[in-house]
Amino acid sequence: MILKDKVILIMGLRNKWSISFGVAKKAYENGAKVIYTYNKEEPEKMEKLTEEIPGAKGYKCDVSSDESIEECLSKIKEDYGKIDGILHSIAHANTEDLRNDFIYTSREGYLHSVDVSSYSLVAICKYAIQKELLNDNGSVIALSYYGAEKAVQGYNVMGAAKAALEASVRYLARDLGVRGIRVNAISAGPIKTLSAKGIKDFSSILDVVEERAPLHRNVNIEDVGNVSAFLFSDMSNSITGETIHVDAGFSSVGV
Ligand code: 1JT
Repeated sequence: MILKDKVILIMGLRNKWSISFGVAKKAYENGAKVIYTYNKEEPEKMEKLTEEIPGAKGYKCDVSSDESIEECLSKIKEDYGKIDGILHSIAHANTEDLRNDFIYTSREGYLHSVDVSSYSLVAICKYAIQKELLNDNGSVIALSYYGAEKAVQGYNVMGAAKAALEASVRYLARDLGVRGIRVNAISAGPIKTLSAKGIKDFSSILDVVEERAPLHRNVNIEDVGNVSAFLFSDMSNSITGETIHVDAGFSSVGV
């Protein structure tokens, strides 16, 4: 029970395929009290989804709005006082920006994906600190992907947004480190979530991983959940500013 007595906030829950759902379940199984945010879904749908996570309370949050983040974190402050961990599991890009070549990304499309997928982590940390929401040994986790490090066909503007996210993790780790709060990223291998569904040839990306990754398999939301539980726990209290790859080793090999 490495997360006993900890309150973990999961931001960006959508459905049972979401990486955030795997993280929420593992946090609960390891003894944490889980709370979550969602954006466009109906509250009733989210309550049904979290039936397997007793006590999980949901809050609506649109991370493209400072007011929405501030209001949501204020409510959580009122309800819980202090929390111990935050998962940032939020990203968005316009469909056309994942279909066309990167060079055709519009200014609006680029700023939109960086706003929702990268800046939102900075804003969330800012308001969490301002409201003294995070405990002194707190842990913040963001989710990234290999496309942040290498130009991966089709990942396009999300690659630029995830590179900004990983850099933001390092700078936030400096700022929050003085309080003992850690900030890390998990770079997960590709997982067939609802977000990945609209992506053409996603199955062939999974096939390439199975063929080339040292473990010759893909990863799933439980794999990401287990590493998240470790990063939320005090067992990882010397790890901050880091991007941990949970990718069956894919990123460690060359041709
Ligand atoms: C978004 C989407 C962020 C899909 C994402 C993502 N981070 C990882 N994936 C899966 C993926 C997608 C592509 C890919 C490899 C993995 C979709 C909605 C916007 C946010 O290409 C090699 C395109």
